[in-house]
Amino acid sequence: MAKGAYTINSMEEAIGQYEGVDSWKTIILLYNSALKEIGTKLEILNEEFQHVHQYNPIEHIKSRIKTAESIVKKLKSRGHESTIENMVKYVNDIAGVRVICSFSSDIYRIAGMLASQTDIKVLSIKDYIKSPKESGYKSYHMIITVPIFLSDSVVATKVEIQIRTVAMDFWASLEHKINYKFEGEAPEHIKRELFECAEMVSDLDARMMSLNEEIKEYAEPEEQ
Ligand code: 0O2
Repeated sequence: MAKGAYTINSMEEAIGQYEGVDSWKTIILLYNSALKEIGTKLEILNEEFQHVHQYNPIEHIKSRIKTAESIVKKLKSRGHESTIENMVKYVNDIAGVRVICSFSSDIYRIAGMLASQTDIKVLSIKDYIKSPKESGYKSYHMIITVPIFLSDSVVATKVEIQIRTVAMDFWASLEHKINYKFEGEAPEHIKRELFECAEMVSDLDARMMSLNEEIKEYAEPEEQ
């Protein structure tokens, strides 16, 4: 195939590109491929940082495909029918990557480096660090597309990237568990306690970051 001979397809167009093939399987193939692409990009950035600055801004990366049950639930809650077209159009986090960083400053560094890559298109950003949710939830969310090269087409595929610190992630995991247990209606005193913990998380993150900055100012001891 000659260079540039690829057809550029949207996810919606991609669904119909194979005759007699299950559309659900087609979108899962695309979302899984997008998770691999983003995972590789993040690993490269982390390794480059280690190589140049001798430290890793990323503690770890988790990725997942949203379950069919959870996708259907989200569509239903927003008043949409459960069709493959609606999944691709209205559910932005079918492919999700969570990036856990050591320090808050790393979050913006990683987000900026990803956003400036020429093949990545940023569709939206929600900065719950600058504007935390009422519950106290803090995290940086980006919806992006990354091109997936297939045999004769290229498909811009959506991925939700959540970037947060270890402490923010610890808080969000417990809050998610509590909300699941109480089906979103946790008792007031638990909500209050969680909010106070969120404030402690912000304080801890700020103090850890300033400690780290201070340590960087100390010169490495001379080799004897
Ligand atoms: P799950 O089970 O984690 O998948 P949009 O994607 O923009 O159309 P949405 O989904 O409201 O709309 O976007 P938002 O606010 O960016 O939230 C996306 C995801 O962030 C959620 O996905 C959660 O994973 C996480 N999140 C958002 N708010 C909270 C919160 O208050 N607490 C916790 N623990 N996590 C939160 P899902 O599909 O809701 O859930």
